[in-house]
Amino acid sequence: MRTTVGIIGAGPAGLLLSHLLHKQGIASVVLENRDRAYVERRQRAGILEQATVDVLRASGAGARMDAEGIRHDGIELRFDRQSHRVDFPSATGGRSVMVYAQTEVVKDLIELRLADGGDTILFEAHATAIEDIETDHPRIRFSQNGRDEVLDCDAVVACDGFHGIGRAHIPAELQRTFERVYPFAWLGILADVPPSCEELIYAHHPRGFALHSMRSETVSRLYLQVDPDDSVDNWSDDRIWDELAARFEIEGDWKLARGPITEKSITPMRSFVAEPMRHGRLFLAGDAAHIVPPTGAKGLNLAVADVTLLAQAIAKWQAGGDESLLDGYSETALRRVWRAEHFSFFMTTMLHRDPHQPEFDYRLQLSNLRYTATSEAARASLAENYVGLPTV
Ligand code: RFL
Ligand code: PHB
Repeated sequence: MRTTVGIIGAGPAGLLLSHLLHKQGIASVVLENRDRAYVERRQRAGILEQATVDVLRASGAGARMDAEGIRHDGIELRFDRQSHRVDFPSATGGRSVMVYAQTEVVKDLIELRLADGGDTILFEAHATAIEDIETDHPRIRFSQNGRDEVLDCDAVVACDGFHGIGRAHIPAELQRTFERVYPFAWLGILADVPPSCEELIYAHHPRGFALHSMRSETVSRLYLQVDPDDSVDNWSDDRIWDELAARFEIEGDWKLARGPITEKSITPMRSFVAEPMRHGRLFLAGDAAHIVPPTGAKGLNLAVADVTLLAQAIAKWQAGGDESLLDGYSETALRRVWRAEHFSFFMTTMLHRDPHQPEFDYRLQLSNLRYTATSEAARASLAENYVGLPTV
């Protein structure tokens, strides 16, 4: 098999890249380990930055998002049994975010790619090696239906997530990695109950962090900070709702509505960056190159930002051999990555309760929360990072 751009991974990064390239007349093939149903159901992100919304819309992938997504103009911070609102448009020249689940973005992109015809996405195709990346003709080895296959291309983009094979193909002596693992995890649930709030609630509580998000007018998505070694088996539905209610409690008559829980899972939290995001004709994009803890809602948005840059760079190169944007890709992408890394770290450390935290650090954390909630300048800083900075 032969194509122009070989893409590993049908997450948001790989699918959007393939779609953006197609819009510019550039052929690609996406190899995906899992089957279509699995990829479309994997519960993950829920918040799209303004720039992500703009890219999906401009590329013709935004119709259902515009019909079903919900624009959010702020978030609520809760601590000390008080609620504080952070408004986005007033602090950012009118920008906001969209609540539209990653599962839906993925479904929309798969449908568009398959409608374009041809072997654009190969499901249950497991990439095993990337070869000759220092030449003009790299290739991906993969297995499908028990057969070993080869995809020849002009460039390979690894959009294969944190556990993929792409990153390991950059020689170790040419790569630096940076990592922080946090001493907590998130227990996430999906519940058939209307959200108890109109905007997301990020709650700091002596017992730990909690987040109230949503998927629709009838489905809520909520998260609880738990120990990384904890298991969902320890969390009955009643225990989850009691713990959420305790952490969201404020003075006044606000109440958390309960309903049937349809999904539970625990996710560890880490920050990770691999530099550079390119070697020869191999490029990394999305979670393959960087991970943020989900508190800043940045992972999916960074994946979209990476492939937007890369699609432009590949188009310029394919149009007349000009590799200048490809050469600048890693440095340009990493500037946004590190801003998001800092913001995600800031939100995570401000809002979670570290079980081993010295009392001094806890006092600093409370002071930081009070400052962020009550200073207009601090709220504006949170808002512009949350909706996404236009340039970094
Ligand atoms: P993905 O989505 O992990 O896709 C990688 C794909 O590569 C496939 N793959 C392979 N295919 C073939 N051969 C191989 N050898 C392969 N190895 C792997 C995998 O099967 C998979 O389909 O990476 P991508 O495209 O870079 O997208 C990144 C996002 O998925 C991720 O950053 C976000 O979900 C992070 N995230 C959030 N991001 C936000 O922007 N806003 C949020 O509100 C938000 N909330 C979250 C999140 C992630 C979470 N979890 C579960 C990690 C909340 C949670 C709980
Ligand atoms: C989600 O809706 O899944 C979500 C929202 C905001 C976050 C993380 C996850 O910060």
